[in-house]
Amino acid sequence: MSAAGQGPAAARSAGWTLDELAARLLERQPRALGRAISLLENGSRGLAAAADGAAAPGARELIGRIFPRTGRARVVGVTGPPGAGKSTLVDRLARRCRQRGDTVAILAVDPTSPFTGGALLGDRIRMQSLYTDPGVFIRSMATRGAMGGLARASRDAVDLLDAAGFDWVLVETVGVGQDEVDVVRSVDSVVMVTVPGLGDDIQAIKAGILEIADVFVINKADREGVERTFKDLQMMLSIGDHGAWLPPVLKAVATRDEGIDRLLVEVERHREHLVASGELAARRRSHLRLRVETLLKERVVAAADQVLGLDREIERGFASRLDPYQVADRLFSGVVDASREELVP
Ligand SMILES: Nc1nc2c(ncn2[C@@H]2O[C@H](COP(=O)(O)OP(=O)(O)O)[C@@H](O)[C@H]2O)c(=O)[nH]1
Ligand SMILES: [Mg+2]
Repeated sequence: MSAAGQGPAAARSAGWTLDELAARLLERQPRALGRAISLLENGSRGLAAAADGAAAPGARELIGRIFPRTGRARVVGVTGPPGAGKSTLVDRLARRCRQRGDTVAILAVDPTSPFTGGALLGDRIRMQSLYTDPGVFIRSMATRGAMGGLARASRDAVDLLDAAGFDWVLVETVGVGQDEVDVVRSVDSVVMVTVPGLGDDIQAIKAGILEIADVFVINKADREGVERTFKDLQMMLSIGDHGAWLPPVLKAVATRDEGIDRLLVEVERHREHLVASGELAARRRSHLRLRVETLLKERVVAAADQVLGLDREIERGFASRLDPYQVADRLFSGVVDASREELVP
């Protein structure tokens, strides 16, 4: 990774202006894609460091530039517990898409791994033949900077890959933790991967993923207990309220390339359902809302810190035994007053 600086300077470090970077992105040049995603990641970190609540100029300008071109890609999230076979499934799915002549971007979002972590390295080796295919772009993203930074950077990265013209953007996440759930909440279709055995299913319910899954895959169907898990899942689904779409439960053996065709069929069927029912627009509207709310919260907190000092006010509240509402009121009033005087950008 290049030690990118702030904003446009980071883009220029490759000898490219923001305009040049944007132009190369639209040609899906891998180096430009890689650099742009680094810019988005550093944008998040810059934001935390600067605490001014606004995205670092480079990331923000880049998103501003490419955003009008977004909305065409099929954005599919593949989530589930570690070791369920998500990477293997994504790899197989990507190959299917390529066979049809579609281009594919794969984003592996893993908050637990350092950037060149062992698991991701393993994924890379497994996906090697995809790596040499110019119709495929693979990138992993891990924790950087503040809480929530990964979710923002990954959503921005999805926009970028969408704008770059990839037909598919496949996002792999472990699906635990707020960052990851937020990532999963901002894709069009959610594929939940589980394996035979009840433990993982309960884990999924706990993580709140069950309610937002559109397609279930019981991977490792070569293992014992697949029928039991199949019935358990269908039972759980039968008691939920799913509106017009009842999430199908599929079986797959990713390592043997079994069940992948069916998975693609169901993902496409879900897409058709989204379009036909108007749900796609509704989802995208709610994705926008989620992102806007996140940015707003961050800005208010950052502004409160800038105007009054968060630590100072908390300390003051603690010492005077103020209740949390009183502390928040004081901080919020400080922000409102300051914005009237235009002290807050
Ligand atoms: N037996 C069996 N093993 C599988 C299957 N799919 C993946 N695996 C293996 O499970 C392990 C974890 O797979 P991986 O794709 O890295 O899981 P991830 O952590 O969810 O991304 C690897 O050793 C895979 O080869 C399957 O369908 N059956
Ligand atoms: Mg994986």
